[in-house]
Amino acid sequence: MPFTIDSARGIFPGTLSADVVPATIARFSQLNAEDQLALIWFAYLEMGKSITVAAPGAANMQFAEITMNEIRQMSFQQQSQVMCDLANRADTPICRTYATWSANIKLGFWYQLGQWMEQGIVAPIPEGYKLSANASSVLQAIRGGDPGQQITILRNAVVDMGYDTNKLGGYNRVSEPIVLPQDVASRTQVKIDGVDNQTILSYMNNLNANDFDALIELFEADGALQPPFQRPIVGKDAVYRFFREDCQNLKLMPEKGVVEPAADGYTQIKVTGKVQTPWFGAGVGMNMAWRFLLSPSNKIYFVAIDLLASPKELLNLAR
Ligand code: ECH
Ligand code: GLY
Ligand code: GLY
Repeated sequence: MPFTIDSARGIFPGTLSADVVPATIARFSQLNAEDQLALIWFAYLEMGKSITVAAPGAANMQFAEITMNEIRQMSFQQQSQVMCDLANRADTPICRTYATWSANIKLGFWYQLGQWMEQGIVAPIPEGYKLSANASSVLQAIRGGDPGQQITILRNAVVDMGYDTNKLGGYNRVSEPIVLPQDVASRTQVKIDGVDNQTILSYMNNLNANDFDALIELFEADGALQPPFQRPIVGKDAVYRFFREDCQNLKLMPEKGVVEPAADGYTQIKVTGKVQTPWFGAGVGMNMAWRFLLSPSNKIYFVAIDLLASPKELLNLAR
């Protein structure tokens, strides 16, 4: 075997990803809980002036409802404590429950708390709250990102909250109900300038159609997928689970790409284009790259998905 997952991660090394995301998250995580919550509140309010977030469907939030209603019944002081506990990743029953939720359920939970804060049902950020100098500078860094980078920073901040799953032991993961794949007749077919490889086209089309059963068959048994700013998810079972739990209703809009032979009959393919999340729809087009390594049998051995540093990177197909 000419490649390992680790060496595959290095294909197309000239790809510039949005370093502002991990850099800002690292600084954010150094702030105290009050500052973290207030900073997100301010960032969320500012972003809301230009982009609209979609409410999660009720069916998608059914598993978080008990916890949300529990918080709704609390005093303002208790509510503030819960929110600080989440930011502090404390060991409390709510932080443990939160840790079992998929990214979208965590986001939906905060979406609801945000609504309740506006309506006076949940403790607001204290009026006139003044961010520390460090927090202001982190907020400034967020402002410097493009919208796709900003929503990724917010998402990652929310995903990191709650108790550490590694300390949970065995637990049941809680995610949104699975939607049916789109019926075949109404599916759109992507076109990628420079790429006619059927595995790549099927990857995009199946993901767009929520057809995860067909999608996973494009992967090698020991294949891997690396989401933006994360370690690779390795093996068909784990990748399949990730698709079903975290990848519903995405819209991939690949634009162009390049196909090159690699060692021992492998093929490396880089594609760039836009991706929309169901949370913001056409309101935010994230500039993305996919770096694929296909095996000699034309199956996906590795794919990295990168959030790009700038729109200029959409044109960078060099290796
Ligand atoms: C308030 C104050 C107190 C603290 C908090 C608050 C609430 C904050 C809220 C924030 C909501 C943020 C949201 C962010 C959503 C971001 C979504 C993103 C999605 C990116 C997806 C991508 C997918 C890429 C992929 C591709 C593949 O080919 C394979 C799969 C995969 C204000 C109350 C916290 C409410 C809603 C960034 C890029 C293309 C890798 C998935
Ligand atoms: N509102 C988007 C989602 O729940 O995924
Ligand atoms: N930010 C991409 C994902 O992990 O869903």
